[in-house]
Amino acid sequence: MSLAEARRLLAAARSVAALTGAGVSAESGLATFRGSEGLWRRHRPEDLATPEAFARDPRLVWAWYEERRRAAAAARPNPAHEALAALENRFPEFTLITQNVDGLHARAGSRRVLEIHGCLWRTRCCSCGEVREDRRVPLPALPPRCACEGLLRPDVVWFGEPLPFELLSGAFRAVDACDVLIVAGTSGAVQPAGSMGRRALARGAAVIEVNLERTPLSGEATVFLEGRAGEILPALARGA
Ligand code: BJW
Ligand code: ZN
Repeated sequence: MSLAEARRLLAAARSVAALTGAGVSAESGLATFRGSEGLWRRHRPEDLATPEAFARDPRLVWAWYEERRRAAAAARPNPAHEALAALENRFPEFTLITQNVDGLHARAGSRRVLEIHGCLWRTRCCSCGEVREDRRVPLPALPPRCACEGLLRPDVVWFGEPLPFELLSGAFRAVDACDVLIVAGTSGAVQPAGSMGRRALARGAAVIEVNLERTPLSGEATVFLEGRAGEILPALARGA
């Protein structure tokens, strides 16, 4: 199926949701998690993005985040982020659900973004629980400490941790109400986001998947558009 078919689906939609993953920021120069560029100093993300890894070696985990904060601060939103920001203005209902923590959707002008895996630019104290915005790059010391002397961690969701309830409920509400769900730049390897495409399909919504390569969702998606999100999403938005 084709771009024309995807455009027709969008043109007929009232309520639209989009789910994005690391592939949407790849053309801004940010590394994805899986695939050939997914390793960081020979560590797999699955071995770094866990509370156990942080408890074992907070400095190592922070070094990974420090490098990603540096890259994200230097990055600019790409045409994929811009197309999703433009789509928000076209529909009476539009919800952007992102697994990305880089903040690029907001920088591209998206106003309603559910960052279900948290945000690189906030820290959370492991002792007193205080959450603060902190955009300093580099941080003065690794691992950073709270005013209460507690250890600070990135305010992100690691494996085995629950997603923020309000954000996840909002995401499922959008998936359960949409006429069309756009799933862009995600491998679908991580739950619960990985099940959102099938959940939308199960209740009869159309799913437009945009990815450089096929994923487990591609065979079931209403339309699978193979290619770069930074090229396909603007083409989709132009026709919507
Ligand atoms: C392009 C492109 C271009 C490239 N254009 N495309 C079975 C069922 C249900 C759950 C589980 C299960 N087994 C295990 C679980 C639990 C676990 C899980 O899913 N594990 C899997 C490994 C199986 N999930 C969890 O633990 C979650 N929590 C949870 O379930 O809680 C339950 C609970 C309840 C109550 C109490 C306690 C617990 C939490 C998951 C958190 C994931 N966190 C991370 C790190 C976030 C912070 C950070 O960024 O550092 O989130 S891991 C990492 O993966 C990150 C990403 O958001 C996430 C998804 O990755 P994404 O975005 O899909 O990236 P990639 O690299 O995988 O894919 C990129 C794609 O882009 C590829 O397809 C490319 O082809 C494509 N691409 N360039 C278009 N230019
Ligand atoms: Zn504290």
